[in-house]
Amino acid sequence: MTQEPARKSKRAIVAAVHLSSVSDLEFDASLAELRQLAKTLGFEVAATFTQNRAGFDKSAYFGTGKREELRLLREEHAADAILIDHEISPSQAFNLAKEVGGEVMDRTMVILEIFHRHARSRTARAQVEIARLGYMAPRMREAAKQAGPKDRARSGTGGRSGGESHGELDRRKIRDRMAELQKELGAMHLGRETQRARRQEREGLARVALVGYTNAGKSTLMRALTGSEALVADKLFATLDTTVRALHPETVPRVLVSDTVGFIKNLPHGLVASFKSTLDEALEASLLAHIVDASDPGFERQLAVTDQVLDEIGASAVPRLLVFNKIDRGGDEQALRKSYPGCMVMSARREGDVAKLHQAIAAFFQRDLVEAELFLPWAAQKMRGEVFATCEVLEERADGEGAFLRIRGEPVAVKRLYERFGRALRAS
Ligand SMILES: Nc1nc2c(ncn2[C@@H]2O[C@H](COP(=O)(O)OP(=O)(O)OP(=O)(O)O)[C@@H](O)[C@H]2O)c(=O)[nH]1
Ligand SMILES: [Mg+2]
Repeated sequence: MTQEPARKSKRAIVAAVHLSSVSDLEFDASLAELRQLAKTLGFEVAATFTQNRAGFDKSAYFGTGKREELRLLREEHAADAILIDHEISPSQAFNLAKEVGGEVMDRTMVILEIFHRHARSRTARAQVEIARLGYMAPRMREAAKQAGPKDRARSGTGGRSGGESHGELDRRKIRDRMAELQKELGAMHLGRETQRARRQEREGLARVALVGYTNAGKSTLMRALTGSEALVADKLFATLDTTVRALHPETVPRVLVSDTVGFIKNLPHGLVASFKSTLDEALEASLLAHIVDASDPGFERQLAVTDQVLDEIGASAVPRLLVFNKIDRGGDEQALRKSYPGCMVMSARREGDVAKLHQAIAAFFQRDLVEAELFLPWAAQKMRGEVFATCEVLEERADGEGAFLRIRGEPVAVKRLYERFGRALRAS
C-alpha cells in the first residue's frame, strides 16, 4: 500500500456560478463533490462562494462586482487557490486569477491533478501525462498571448530556430512529448493485448468487473471477495489501475474479479479517452457488478453518470448486477428494492452480505454448467487431480473396481472427461 507523504495543507475557496437551468439540489451536490475533490488534493476548504447568473461572464467567469467580493474573501482567508466547479476557458482563468489573486483551478484541472498524483503504473502515468499536456497546451498559448511582444522580443537566442518564441518552443516540446508518450502507450498496449489473450486462454472467460462511481466501495468489495490487498481509501480516485484477482473461496468455474477506476461527473474528456484502456476491462467482463453508495444522498445521479459512461464506452450490452453498498451508513433498503427490482442491498462491512454477493456472482457463471457422472477405475486414479482441478465434485462413491464421481463444470471440461470416463457410467 502506498501512502502519500504528508503535505502542509493549502487553503482553497470552492466557487461556482449557479446557472438558472441547474436545480439547487444538483448544484449543492456538485459543490459538495468539489469540496471532497479538494480534500483529496490536500486542500483545506476555507469557504464556498457562489453567484446566481444566467451565464458565465465571458471574460472572467464571475461578474465584475462578484470578482471584487471574491478578491476580498480570498484575502480574508489567505486562500492559496480558487477552485471553480466548471471547466472554464484559459482566458477566463487567466483574467480571474489576475483580479482575484492566488491560483485558479477549474474542475478539470483538479481531477487531472488527482489522477496525476494517484497514477502508479507506467501506463496510468503516461495516460495522465497525455491528458495533462492536452489541457496545458491551450493554457500556455493563452499565457504567451498575454505576455505578448515581450515573449517575441526574447526570441532568436539559444538553440531555437530563427523567430521561434519561448511560447512556441514550449508548445512544440509539448507536442513532441505527447507524440512520444502516445508511441510508448501504443507499445505497452500491444504487450497487454498479447498478455490478455494468453490469460484468457488459460482462464476461460469467467470475469466480473466491479464498476461504479468513485468512493462507492469497489476496492473494499474487491478485497472482501478475493482476500486481496486492494488499496482502499476515503479519497476520490484511490484506484487508478485495474487489478485482477480470483474470487475466494474459489468457485467452479474460477471467476476473476477486476477492480476499476471510479467514475465521476464531468470526467475530463482527455481522461475518458486515455482511461478507455482501463475501462476496457469492464468491456471484457461477462458481468458488470455496478456498485452504488446507497448512503449518499446523490446516489441516483451517480448511478446515472456511471450508466452514461458505460454506454459511452460501449458496455451497455454487458449484463449488470446492481449492488447498493454502504447500507449500514444509510439509505432506504425497502425503497431501493422496490425501485430497482433484482438489485442487491448490502454492506461491505457485513460478512454475510459479502458471502451473498460472492454467491450471486458465482451463480451467474454457473448458469451454463452441466453435470455428469464419471467412473474412474483404480488404474486411472491419477486422473483425480484433473477432475478436481477443472470441475466441482458433488458426490463421490467407491466400489472394488474404482470410484464414481458426480461432477459439475463448464461444458467443455465435462465433455472432455465424459468422453474418457463417462462410458463406464453405471446405474447406482
Ligand atoms: N460504512 C461503510 N463504509 C464503506 C463500505 N464500503 C466501503 N466503505 C468505505 O468507503 C470508502 C471508499 O471505499 P473504496 O473501496 O476505496 O471505494 P472505491 O469505489 O474503490 O473508490 P475509488 O477507488 O476512489 O473509485 C472507504 O473509506 C471504505 O472503508 C460499507 O459498506 N460501509
Ligand atoms: Mg478503489
